[in-house]
Amino acid sequence: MSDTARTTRVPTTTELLEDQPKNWGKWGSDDEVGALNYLGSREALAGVGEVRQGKTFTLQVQIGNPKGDPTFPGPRGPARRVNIMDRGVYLGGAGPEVEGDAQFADDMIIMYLQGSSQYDALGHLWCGDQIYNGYPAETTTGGMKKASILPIAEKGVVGRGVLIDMACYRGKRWLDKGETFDHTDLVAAAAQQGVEIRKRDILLVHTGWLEYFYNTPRETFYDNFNEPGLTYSPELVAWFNDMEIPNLVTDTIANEVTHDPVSGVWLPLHNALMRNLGVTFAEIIALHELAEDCKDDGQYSFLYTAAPLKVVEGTGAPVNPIVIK
Ligand code: UVW
Repeated sequence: MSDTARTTRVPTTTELLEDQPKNWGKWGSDDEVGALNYLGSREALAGVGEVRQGKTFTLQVQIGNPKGDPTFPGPRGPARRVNIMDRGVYLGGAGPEVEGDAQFADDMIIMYLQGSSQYDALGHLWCGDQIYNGYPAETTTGGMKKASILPIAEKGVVGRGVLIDMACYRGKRWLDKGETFDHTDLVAAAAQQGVEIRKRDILLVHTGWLEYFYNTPRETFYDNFNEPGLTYSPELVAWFNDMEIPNLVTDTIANEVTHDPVSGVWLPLHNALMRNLGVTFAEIIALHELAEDCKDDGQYSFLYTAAPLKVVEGTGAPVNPIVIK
């Protein structure tokens, strides 16, 4: 529903999720990786068991792609990479003197940790006064003292991945702005693809949205920004919880429809799944090539591995996941 058509008050996220389940304390009062606790050696071997062809895929988008870096609207912007040392510096006479005649190039990057393919820390987004596991929201001030990206990066993510191609299921190159789907669509698409979503699977959902980003003028992409994606319902939350899904991986910037069309609430699944259940979110993940390949060979399950960078107190960190079929 558009904002103009809405006649009822948009509830607070806290009100919307009042009766919803939480996994706080389930893995201890000091837990910081949430549903990734579901991934152990058995789940890693289940992923390895899907390797049949030796095909590999890297799922990071390019940082500094000339067509732009897809970022959530607001203060975030593209990455800036700056050369500090190169041949030009030597030609200008400013190269460092070293023993021998070796020269080198060097650079630095300034970027939003959430501004490219990335994992969210479990404490990245919250409602009320508490982040994941009940830690006070004040622990985010000046750097995340709790539920930062670091514990996720230290653990890593390894398991059986399943790709659900929602764009293909809907017969589209990419889903429309604000287009929604839910867990029943995921299950139906999986059945059509001939793959089973199993308990503790890492879910990869292809919407085609990054293809839309790279093939659309920036103004059009950001006009009335409302990404397609999963949409909130208590049944969907229960499904994620019952299925013990450790990680949701999508090719959108925020893993869910931006505005819940029923309540109007902004990004409710960040709270319902990430904050409350501890489901990790991986965003802006390049799934186009993998989806094309799955369509070709009919293999939609594989070994999925990923480890975001180990940024102390980070709200998230860039990642280049690897899939092996
Ligand atoms: C926001 O922080 C708004 O979203 P994301 O989780 O996509 O970074």
